[in-house]
Amino acid sequence: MAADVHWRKTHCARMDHGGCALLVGVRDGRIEQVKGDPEGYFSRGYICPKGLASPDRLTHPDRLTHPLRRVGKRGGGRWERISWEEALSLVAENLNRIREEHGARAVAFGVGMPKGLEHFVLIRLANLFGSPNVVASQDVCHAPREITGVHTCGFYPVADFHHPSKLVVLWGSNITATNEEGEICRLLLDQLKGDTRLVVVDPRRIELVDRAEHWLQLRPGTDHALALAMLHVIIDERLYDAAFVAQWTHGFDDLAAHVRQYSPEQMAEVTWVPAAAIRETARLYATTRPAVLQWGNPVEHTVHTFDTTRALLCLMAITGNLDVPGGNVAAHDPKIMGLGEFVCADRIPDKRQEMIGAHHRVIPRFMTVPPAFFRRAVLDAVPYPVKGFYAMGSNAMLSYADSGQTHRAFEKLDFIAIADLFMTPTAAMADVVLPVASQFEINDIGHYGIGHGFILARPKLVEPPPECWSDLRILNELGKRVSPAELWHEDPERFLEDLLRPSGLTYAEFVERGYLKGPERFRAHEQKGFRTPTGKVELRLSTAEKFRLKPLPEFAGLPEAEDPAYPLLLTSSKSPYFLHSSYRWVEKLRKLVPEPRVEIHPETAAAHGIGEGDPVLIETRHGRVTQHAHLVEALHPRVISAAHGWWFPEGDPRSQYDWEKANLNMLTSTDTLGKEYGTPNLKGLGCRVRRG
Ligand SMILES: Nc1nc2c(c(=O)[nH]1)N[C@H]1C(S)=C(S)[C@@H](COP(=O)(O)OP(=O)(O)OC[C@H]3O[C@@H](n4cnc5c(=O)[nH]c(N)nc54)[C@H](O)[C@@H]3O)O[C@H]1N2
Ligand SMILES: Nc1nc2c(c(=O)[nH]1)N[C@H]1C(S)=C(S)[C@@H](COP(=O)(O)OP(=O)(O)OC[C@H]3O[C@@H](n4cnc5c(=O)[nH]c(N)nc54)[C@H](O)[C@@H]3O)O[C@H]1N2
Ligand code: SF4
Ligand SMILES: [Mo]
Repeated sequence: MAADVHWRKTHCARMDHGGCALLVGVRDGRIEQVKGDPEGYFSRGYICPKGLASPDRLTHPDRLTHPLRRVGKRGGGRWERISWEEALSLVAENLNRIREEHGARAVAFGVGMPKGLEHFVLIRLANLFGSPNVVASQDVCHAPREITGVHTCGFYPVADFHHPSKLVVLWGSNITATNEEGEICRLLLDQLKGDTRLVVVDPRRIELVDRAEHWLQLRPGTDHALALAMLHVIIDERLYDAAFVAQWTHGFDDLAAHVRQYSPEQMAEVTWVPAAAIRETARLYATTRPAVLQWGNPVEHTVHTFDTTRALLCLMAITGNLDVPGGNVAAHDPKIMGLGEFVCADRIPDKRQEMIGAHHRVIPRFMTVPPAFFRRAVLDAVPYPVKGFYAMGSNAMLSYADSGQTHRAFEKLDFIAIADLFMTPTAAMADVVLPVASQFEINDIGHYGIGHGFILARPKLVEPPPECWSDLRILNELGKRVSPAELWHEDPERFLEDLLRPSGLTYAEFVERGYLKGPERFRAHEQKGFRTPTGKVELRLSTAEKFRLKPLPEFAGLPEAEDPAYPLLLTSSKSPYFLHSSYRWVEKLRKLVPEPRVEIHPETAAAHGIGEGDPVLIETRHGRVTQHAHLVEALHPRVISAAHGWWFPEGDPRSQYDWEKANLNMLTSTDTLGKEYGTPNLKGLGCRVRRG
């Protein structure tokens, strides 16, 4: 007789930042079905196609199931199976050898999008190994928002969808497709059923434009210009929150004088948003309180990200929308172990001066290495040579700007180890590949350190293949071999218990509860001031001179100068059906989007003899790729939006699965970088197309 299905509770993970509460049907040790849990705190039953398909990422016949060592030349696609003992020894020997020969900083540790608790255990490993260099995609993902926030107002202002807002501004955030950082769109959609008003700032017609009062279809990469023009209007028309500005801001008069130059008329030429629409939106945002600004990835996808995020923070502040319910708030963690203690930050006191970014004078508090600077260290030994790389949860060959440069850096490195579920173009360049156990197969905690003030339980529901290890276990065993063994655990799951100890809960008890949220506290500044040197929101940065930062947000130009040889403008967005470069091998998802698609206006397509579905050769000054045309009316005829993260798991291992063919980052470059975060231009690049 067949066994019964057991319905277990967990939270979705590693298909985006995660957050939806799930009910998972397990029979005979296998997952049969997944559905949304109506009791989910963030999701209230919501689930997306990725969540529904998530068990399938584990059951593909080509999933990595044992450790591998490279045979023959790097990237040649030939491997031999080795034991875990051999694999760990090989990795440890190489990391230790490089440390002896070149110093600990010559080993860099790599992570991609934060996926789970292993992110912080890897940082701990780097710290205990003695290397200040953790390479992450934060330069284009949240560091600009978070750290510019900390410098400006003392915290990272996140959108509060748990309390009603009168107005929501989706600024480069396609939240119904990306649900970023656990801001699951369900809470917002529920609000929009009422009388909450909506503005969308996006060059593409996203789903929620249908619900919006204003859709500002800006020229890609001009968010800083638009935000500055809005500041101009709000200050010029005295629509700001005068009491808040007087009591709680620093440098308002300087900001006011400075933004006079950014009139809507002038900025309309830059942004393509009509001056009247800029004025109306600015008025609406300033006078409809509380208003929440849900800011997305594009605000950190140009070299001007510091100006963009600074200008947006000034908007939130002068309109009185900072740290009020239904506005942009400071999230407070539940009682759990602090990050510094968890990652053993005290073990590496010189990190700030020693890390690669220090040489490039990145902004203080930015503690990971931008991928562009990492590759310079590998290729040109600037500021010093990097020889070894251990990475997990990262497909750097696809996710770093300028994939050609990544390939060259990987060819040059002495030693590379990659932990992944699947053989990716990045794993294909490794010397040792480590097969991981992942979501549903491991005990994990979500959203630790992400800054939204909650953690989620993601318990183990099924057994992994026998030789797939959790990243926690891999890092714990590696840690014992490359750093003081007494700082690692007998059982790696102790990390989960350690983290929870201050809450008084065991991991099992936490799983019963499902999640922990920190206290709801608003307007903390009324008691303690803002946590900045002046105790106020620093519209003008008091630390500008000391840290060599611009005191006021500026419009310093387009991401790239106009070039008649490349008359179109390139942008991109995340697919609702994939996570970056991941899971192209999951059949249910791949069926929905079998090939990379570039969105293009019908007039532009016609002018180039391109029809729906045709292959399109896309060229920038930096490279070329082929994607398939998808004709879209509601896009500016000069803008194309290409797909991100494409490689072909079904392709040839000897060419690293056609990593060059359709990969968006063949079109991007690291020649010009933002100073504060080392951010390259990913939006608003000059390009041209022809039928491929
Ligand atoms: N041009 C351009 N470039 C971009 C972006 C863009 O919009 N445009 N977006 C940027 C952003 S925001 C980000 S965050 C980065 C993302 O860049 P990455 O994090 O590198 O990309 P992902 O595809 O999320 O994940 C990489 C790998 O993690 C593996 N993986 C999944 N689960 C696990 C696990 O449990 N353990 C381990 N060890 N591996 C696992 C997957 O199989 C996959 O191969 O890309 C950035 N790059
Ligand atoms: N399905 C899915 N969900 C994801 C991810 C994924 O890969 N797939 N990745 C996760 C990660 S790591 C992140 S960081 C988040 C990102 O989440 P989002 O910030 O929502 O990500 P994007 O899709 O890159 O960009 C959002 C919107 O910006 C628009 N846009 C393009 N250029 C510009 C511009 O110049 N200015 C403005 N204002 N808008 C522009 C795009 O058309 C798109 O609709 O999503 C997370 N969730
Ligand atoms: S929205 Fe994100 S967290 Fe929710 S089911 Fe989809 S992938 Fe999972
Ligand atoms: Mo991201």
